[in-house]
Amino acid sequence: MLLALTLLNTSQAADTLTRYSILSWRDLSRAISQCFDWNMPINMLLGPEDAYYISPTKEDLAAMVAFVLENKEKTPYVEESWDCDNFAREAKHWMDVWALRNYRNSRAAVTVGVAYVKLFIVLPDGEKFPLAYHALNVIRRSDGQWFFYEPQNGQLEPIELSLEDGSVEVVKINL
Ligand SMILES: [Ca+2]
Repeated sequence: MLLALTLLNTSQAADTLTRYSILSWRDLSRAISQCFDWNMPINMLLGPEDAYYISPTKEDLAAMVAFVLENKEKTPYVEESWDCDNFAREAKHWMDVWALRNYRNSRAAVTVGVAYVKLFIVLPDGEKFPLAYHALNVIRRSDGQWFFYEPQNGQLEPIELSLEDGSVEVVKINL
């Protein structure tokens, strides 16, 4: 019985990588609060801006990232006027465009956000020191896995890698 349940769960997990997942704004807000250790407000002022959200499959996520690389301005870094927040908003824009073209009938926004985070230097003994504020993207895949996407170098990695060691703390997420 246990084996059967395990097999079922594995098969369900595989399904969610290839099938879209739709969340209401309330469920998205709860998922973000749970995954990022940051309480996303459930209101129009600071919470999700749309009613429903669609999460890309594994294949679609790869296509979205490629679409950003293909279309972005490639503007060099300019202090304040074209820095991390601008790169992150630009990447979100192109992912929104990709989703509009590919999920036109979903009537849902894509789960790509701009995350404002505080970075820390973490010493081996766990002591940490504030380093800087930063902006980058967060993306939820259809199986519920969240990723940080660094639009300045195209790197995509599971959020656990940065959150678990305490080197990144989320201050705000807009999506
Ligand atoms: Ca800026």
